[in-house]
Amino acid sequence: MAATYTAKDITVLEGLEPVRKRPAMYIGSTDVRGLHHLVWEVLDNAVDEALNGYCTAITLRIEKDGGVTVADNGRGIPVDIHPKTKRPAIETILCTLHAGGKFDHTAYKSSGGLHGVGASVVNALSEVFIATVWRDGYEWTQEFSRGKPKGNLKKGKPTKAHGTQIYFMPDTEIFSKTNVNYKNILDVSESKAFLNKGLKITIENERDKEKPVTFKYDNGIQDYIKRIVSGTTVVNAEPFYLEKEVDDFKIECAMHWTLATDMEIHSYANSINTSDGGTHELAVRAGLTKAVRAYAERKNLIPKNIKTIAPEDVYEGLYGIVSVLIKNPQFQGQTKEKLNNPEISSPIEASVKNACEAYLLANPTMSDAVVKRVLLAAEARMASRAAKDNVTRKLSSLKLNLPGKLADCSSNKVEETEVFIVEGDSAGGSAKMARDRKTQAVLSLRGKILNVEQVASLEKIQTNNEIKNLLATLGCGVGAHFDLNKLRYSRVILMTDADVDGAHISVLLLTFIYRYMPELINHGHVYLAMPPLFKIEAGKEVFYAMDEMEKEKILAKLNNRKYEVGRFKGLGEMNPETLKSTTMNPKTRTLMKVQVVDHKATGDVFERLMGKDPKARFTFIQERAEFAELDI
Ligand code: 0RA
Repeated sequence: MAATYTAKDITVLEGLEPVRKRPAMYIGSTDVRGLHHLVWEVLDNAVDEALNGYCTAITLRIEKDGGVTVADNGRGIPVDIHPKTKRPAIETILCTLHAGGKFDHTAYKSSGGLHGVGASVVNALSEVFIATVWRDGYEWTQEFSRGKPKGNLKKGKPTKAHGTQIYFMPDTEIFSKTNVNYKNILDVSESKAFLNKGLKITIENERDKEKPVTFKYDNGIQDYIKRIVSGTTVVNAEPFYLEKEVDDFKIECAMHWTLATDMEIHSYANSINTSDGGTHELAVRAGLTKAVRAYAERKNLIPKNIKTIAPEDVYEGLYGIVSVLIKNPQFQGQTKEKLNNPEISSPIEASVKNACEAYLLANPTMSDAVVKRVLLAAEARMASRAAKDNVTRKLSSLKLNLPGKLADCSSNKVEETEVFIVEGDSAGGSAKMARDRKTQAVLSLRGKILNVEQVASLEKIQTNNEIKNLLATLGCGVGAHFDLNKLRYSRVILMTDADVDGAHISVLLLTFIYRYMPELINHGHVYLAMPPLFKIEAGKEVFYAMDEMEKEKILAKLNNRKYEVGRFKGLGEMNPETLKSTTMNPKTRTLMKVQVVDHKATGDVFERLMGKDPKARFTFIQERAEFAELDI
């Protein structure tokens, strides 16, 4: 506060024409919002005097004519003659753009936000603007209109008072409405009073004939926070309060933990509301988090099931005021309502952490309650995450976009499920009846599947309906998008008739899989079902044989008994119980696991599959449980 004004500080001299030409550039708009910017600008100038310790009382009056007067008991706008312009400083300040700050550069300023454009902007946009100054032993007055002096600065009667009074009547050429909002002015003025402890702000309203209202809060933001938490239950009876000057800035905050579940922090820089928060608010929050953590750890209050106290646990129900005074505030964002001064971050965080930890240690009963509240939030967070995971799991089991030809299984445990790829509707019908609904799915493909060896591109292949259904069923994607983790079943079982046509379909399917999702085969997910070809009935006994060789073995064992041999023409012909016991039931069936080799074919099955159309060479490994009737 040592630096004082000298008239030679005026350096920037720019007229006010640009302001009248493009008012929105300076006050945002020319609607009611812009109109109120004039009020805030003049009020902020007076509050700045208080911020810097020169002013204790401000009166704002809505006049009968709708004009606004703001008076303060600060130092008064300088009135001495500037050596360069040879004009009184006040005239230069009020008729020149951006000149104000040059007078008083070591002070806290509410400049830089949407406000802070200077009293000259208000002058430029007012039809009538009258400045009255009490300074240097006299009252001084000068009148302006639309940014231009109506006459010279007048020296009035002697006075010991000091201060400034500005009356302005917004210009109807600029503003469509000139009616200022009384309620709005009350609210903003009260918050200014809260933020500047001891500052008396009186609002008079002659226009609406309201009684004067005075705001004066000797405990500043501590009074403010009391007001804000009045509707909720607080956990800490006395707020955590910190006021600290660090080098060239000042931080003040007052915080309550409440039973509310939201967070409500009102933050300000140089008495200007930073509704988007910013550096000061984030640093206070970080300091609080560290303090609560440190206290809870030191006193061993964290139960085993809670891994860590997260910042959001500390923020739950946190209500507070953060106010910073800073020489060079940087306002950012769309509406310039966010503070960005990284240099204040660590000192604020450290101060808050230390002070808050000391505060917690000094009041153990209260602090244990605070920690309990924070731990409740942590528990809620964990429970909500678990619930969310559960919903995600359920959502992924909704089975959207699955083909109509798929009879899916009910289990979501991939490791216990399998899908049978079946040819034709009648075979599909039998398979559906024979399956275990919980673990076995059945996809019936209609007719012959595309021969992918004769189609050039994967794009074309994917337009084929049967392939589309197959891909949707498997869920693991194809080609470059293949992802084995997304495979919806652990076994993919091709189940076709035990004849040449069936074999042909199996080869086509295997060829597609081999070409476009070889990992399915490499990781052993692809199988062939082995439906029997023959049924041998000897009295009450029934035997099934997969091929000629098996049939002969069985017949040899029957000796002289009477028997009858039947041949299945297709899966659809088999009754569901037979299909189940011979081909589908994991306990009694035989499966062939498909592998790929370059050279060697194995056994009868291979012949069956590869005889006609040996494009790819597959091998088959028999995987079987005890197959009661047969002994291969
Ligand atoms: C320029 C320099 C000084 C004070 C002010 C302007 C000033 C402006 C307004 C606007 C409303 N109230 C005001 N009060 C003061 C510093 C003068 C000095 O160093 O004495």
